[in-house]
Amino acid sequence: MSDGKVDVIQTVPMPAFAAERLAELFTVHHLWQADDADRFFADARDRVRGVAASGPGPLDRAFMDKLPKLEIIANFAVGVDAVDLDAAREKKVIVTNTPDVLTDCVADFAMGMVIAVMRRVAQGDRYVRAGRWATKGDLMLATSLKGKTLGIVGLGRIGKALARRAEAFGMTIVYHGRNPQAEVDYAYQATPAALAAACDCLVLTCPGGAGTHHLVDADVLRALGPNGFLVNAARGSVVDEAALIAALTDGVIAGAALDVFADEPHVPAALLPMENVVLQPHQASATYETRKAMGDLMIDNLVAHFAGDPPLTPVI
Ligand code: 8YV
Repeated sequence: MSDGKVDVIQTVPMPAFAAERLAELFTVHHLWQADDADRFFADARDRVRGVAASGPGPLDRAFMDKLPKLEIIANFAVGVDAVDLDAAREKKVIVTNTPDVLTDCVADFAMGMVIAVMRRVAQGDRYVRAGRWATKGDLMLATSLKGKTLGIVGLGRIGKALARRAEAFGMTIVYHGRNPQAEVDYAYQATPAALAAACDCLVLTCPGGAGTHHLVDADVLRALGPNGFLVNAARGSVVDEAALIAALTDGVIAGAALDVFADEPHVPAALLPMENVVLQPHQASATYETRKAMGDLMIDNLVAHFAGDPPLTPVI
């Protein structure tokens, strides 16, 4: 460490504006480029004090065990479900995320998915491109947003920003989360199934991880019903994908818009031919402006910590 820079691991490729700034400030070890993981960690173990992380790759206890000098994991994401927080707490490893800077973009995109699936936007695009408008006539009618009820699972920052947008479309908001929130006027539903029964479009904006694993299962989908839509802007793990595929195949629900999947970037083949399903490559936060702000916040957390200051946005 002759240049005096702190050594950090970057787990996956990141946009150039983040990777370049990281490399200016730190000695960066690129985990995804390592041919031999054992050699990579043998070399890193006495040097690496920070991790710049993104994506679903597990930052579990075994990973942390290999880095005894690790002080901080800075995530390029608001969701930290890939990090074993119990292990980090035990090992006194700080974990940071990127809240707030992505809220508006993710809420915009979730609203876009609500519109896309209820108004058949992606389906209409495919219809025109395939020449079917001219040969088969008008596309089948869609569903209005106005007057419908939007059910939000996880009324946090993103859920609230989505609620404000949906209200502007004339929708009524209901929600489910761990607890009712005194400061909001929206009606609370105590279970995901009760929320699904009470709404026309169920949107997931909750954290991933063990606490929400398969929270949307066959019962919840049955409660959503044949005129109901599911929108997932949270994590693939929140939905039982096999149950969702069965529900879409059997007309148990009307349609779905999915930005996240259980095994990204792999999408179940059964979903691909479904006309009532909107599929997106996990891009709710993927604008230049938001990803730039996320990259800066991830790096600012590392800089603050290694300057001896408290991190800006710690999760633990
Ligand atoms: C990103 C996300 O797609 O913030 C999150 O939790 O899932 C997204 O904003 C991802 O972290 C970028 O790799």
